[in-house]
Amino acid sequence: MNYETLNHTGQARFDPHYHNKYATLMAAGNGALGVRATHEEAYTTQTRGMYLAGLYHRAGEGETTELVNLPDLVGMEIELNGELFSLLSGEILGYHRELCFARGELTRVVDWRSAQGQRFTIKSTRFVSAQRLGLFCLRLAITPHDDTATVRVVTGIDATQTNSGRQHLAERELRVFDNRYLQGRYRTLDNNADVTLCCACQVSPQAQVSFSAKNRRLLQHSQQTLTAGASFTLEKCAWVSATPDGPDDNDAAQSLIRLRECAAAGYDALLAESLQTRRAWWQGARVEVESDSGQDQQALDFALYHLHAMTPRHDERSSIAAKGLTGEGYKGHVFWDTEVFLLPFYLHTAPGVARQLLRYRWLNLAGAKRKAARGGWQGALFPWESARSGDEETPPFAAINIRTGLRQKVASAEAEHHLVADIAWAVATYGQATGDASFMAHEGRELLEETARFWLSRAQEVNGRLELHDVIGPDEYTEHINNNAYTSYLAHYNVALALETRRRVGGPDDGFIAQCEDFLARLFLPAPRPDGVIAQDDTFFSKPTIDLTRYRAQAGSQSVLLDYSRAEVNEMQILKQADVVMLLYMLPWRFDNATVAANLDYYEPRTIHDSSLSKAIHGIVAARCGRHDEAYRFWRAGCEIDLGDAPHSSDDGIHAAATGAIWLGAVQGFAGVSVQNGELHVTPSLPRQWQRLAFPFCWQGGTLSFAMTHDTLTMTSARAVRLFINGMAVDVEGETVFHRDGNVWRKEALCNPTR
Ligand code: IFM
Repeated sequence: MNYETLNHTGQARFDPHYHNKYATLMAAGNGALGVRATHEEAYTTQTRGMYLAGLYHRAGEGETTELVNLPDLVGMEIELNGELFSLLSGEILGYHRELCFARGELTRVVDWRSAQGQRFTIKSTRFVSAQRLGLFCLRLAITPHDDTATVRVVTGIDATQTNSGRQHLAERELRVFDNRYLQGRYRTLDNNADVTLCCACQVSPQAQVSFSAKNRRLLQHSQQTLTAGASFTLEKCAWVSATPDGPDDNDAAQSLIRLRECAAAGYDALLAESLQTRRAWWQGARVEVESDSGQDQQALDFALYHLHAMTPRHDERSSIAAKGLTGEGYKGHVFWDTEVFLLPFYLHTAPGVARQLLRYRWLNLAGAKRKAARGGWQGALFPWESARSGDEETPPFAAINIRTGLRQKVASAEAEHHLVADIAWAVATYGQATGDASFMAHEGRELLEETARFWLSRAQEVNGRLELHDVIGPDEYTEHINNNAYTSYLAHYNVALALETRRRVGGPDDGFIAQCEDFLARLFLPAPRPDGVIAQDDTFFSKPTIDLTRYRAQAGSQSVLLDYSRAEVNEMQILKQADVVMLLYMLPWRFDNATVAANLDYYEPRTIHDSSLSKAIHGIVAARCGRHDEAYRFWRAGCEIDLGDAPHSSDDGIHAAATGAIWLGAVQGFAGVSVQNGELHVTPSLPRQWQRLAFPFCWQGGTLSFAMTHDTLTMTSARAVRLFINGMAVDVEGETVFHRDGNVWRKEALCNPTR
C-alpha cells in the first residue's frame, strides 16, 4: 500500500448550507468516541455532536432510547480586539478545511478581516486518537497581521448540549484541579450510567487565565495581547468516558489520571502515536484503485476512514449504529445494515471484529427471545432497531401528520422479520470465511438454532404447505404481505444452516431435526415465472405501475410520499429499495444468470432507490451479470450518497451501510469475490474506467493479496489456498499470476481445471 496517496476530503468554501453535511463527512472517531466536525465558533444552524458507542438513554415518557449527545468540547467563543469572530461577519480572505484520512486529522485555515478592518489567520487542527479511545485533542492558533491585538478565547465543557432539545444528563459535580484540569461529572437521568468529561487548555504563560462555572458550562477564559505576526495558541486535550452498564464513581478519578498523562504528552506526540495505530489499520484494509477518476480512490478511502471511525472494536456489548458515531439519525440504533452491509468488510479485513459484532447479537439473545415470546413465537426475534439492552427500540410512530394530528405507525418492528435470517446468513458467512470451529460450535450454533426456531414457529399451514404471512421484506414501501420472496428464501436458508449445524455438532434429541426437515420440505418458495421473474410477494404482480421517473430522479428524498399516502404506495408496484434483487445478491448460488438478469430488468425500473441501501446492491448484481457500465454507474451513485453535492443529504449522520457498500461494490462487484457454500469464488469484472484494483483479503485464518487488471490476476498467499476463478478450481501459494484468455483465466505456469 502506498500510504502517502491516502486521500482527503476538503472544503474550499465556507457555506452555511453545508454546515451539517460537512460536520458529518469530516467527523472524527475511533469506534468508541465520535465527534462531529462542527466549527469552533457558534452558528445557529450547525448541530454539534459527540457520542460514545453504547451510551444510550431514554429522556422520558413517550421518548425513544437514543445515543446520548454529550456535552460539547469543540465550541469556542473567540474575540479578536473585542469583536466576536464569525464567518458571517467581516470578510473571508481565505478558507480551507481538510480531513486527512491517513492522520485522522481535521485542519481549518481561515484568513479573515474583521469588521474593524484587521486581518487575522485562524488555524485549528483536531483529532480523536486511534490509540487512546477517550482522547480528543484540538489546537488553535490565531495570528494578527496588521497591528497589536487582544485575543480572548473561552472554551471548556458545555453541558447545555442536547439531542434536539432532549436532555439526558444531570450535572453532578464541576471542578477545576490544579488551576488547570477541568472536570464535569454527569449521570444519566435514569441513574444508570455515569459520564465524565475532563479537559485541559494549555496557553502561553503570557496569557491571563480564569475559570467560570455557570448554567451547565464549565469554562476557561484565556486572554493575551499580541504584536502583529505573533500567535496566540491554545492546545485543548480532553478525555471522555462513560460507564454504560451502571454508575461507577471510580470513573471520574481514572479519567483525570488519563487526562493528566495525555496533557503531559502533548498534541504532537499524541497524534504521532495515533498515526501508528491508524497506519497498521490502513495496511490491513486499504483498497487501491487506478481509475480514470480520482474520485473513486477518494470514495474508497472515505468509506474505510468512516468504517474505522464507526466500529466499536473495544466493546462487544456495542455494535455499529446506522449513522455510526457521526449524528443523531436513527437515534444511534443498530439495524440489519450491520450484518449485511458492514460485517463482510470486517470478515475479510479483521475477522476478530466480525466475530465480536456477531457476539453482540449472541449476548442479546435474551431480548430477542422476549420479543419472539411477546408475538407468540418461539426462538429469537431480534429487534428491528437495537441499542444496548437487546430489546426492541423502534419508535412505534413516525412523524406526526400536522393536519390530522395522527401519527404514522412504524410497522418494521412488527413485521420486518427478515433481519432474523440476515443475522443467520452473517453467522454462516463468518463460519465459512474463518473456519472458526469454536465460535460455530457455541455462539454460532445457538444463534442459528434460535433464529431457526423462530421461523419454525412463524410459518403457517396453508393447504398442506407452509407460508410466511404478514411480513415486510427489505422493500419498506410494501408492507404486510404474504410470502415475500426475500424473507422466505432467507428463512429457508436459515433453517437449512441450523439443521446442517445440528447434524454436524450434535445436540439433544428434541425433535428439532425433524421439524427443520419438515419446514425445508414444505416452505413455499416463489419460483421464477416462465420469463424468469420471481414474485416479490403474493399480490405484487396484480398491482398497477405508475411512472416513477420524477421520483427516481430525486432518489433518497422519499418524494413519492408527498404525492401518495403510504397506503396508496403499498398498493402499487413501487419499491423503496432492492428486494428480489437483494435476494439475488444474498444467495447467488440459488439463481442462474438468466434469472438474475430477468429480475434485475423487471425490478430496477420499479425501484425508486429511496433507501441508501439500494443502489450499491443493484451495482453488485449488475457486475455479476457482466454489465460493467451499469455496475459502475450504480457504484458511483452509491458513493454520491454521502459524497455528492446535495447540501443536506448527510446532516444527521453518515450512511453507514452505504460506506460498507462502497467496499462491497469494489470487492464483491468488480473483483467478483464471493463466498458460496464455503468456497471462495473470484470472477473479476473491472469496469472500463478502472485499470487496476488491489486489496488484502482475510480467508480461513490467512491473508490473501489480490491485484487485478483487465487481463491479469495476481494473488499472493503465504499458504496454500483453493479458490475458484470464473468457476474453475485453482490452488494458490506464494505469488500466483493468471492471464485472461477469453472467459478463462490461465495460470502463468500451469492451470488446474478440476471443475
Ligand atoms: O435498515 C435500513 C432500512 O433497510 C431502510 N431504512 C433505513 C434503515 C437504516 O439504514
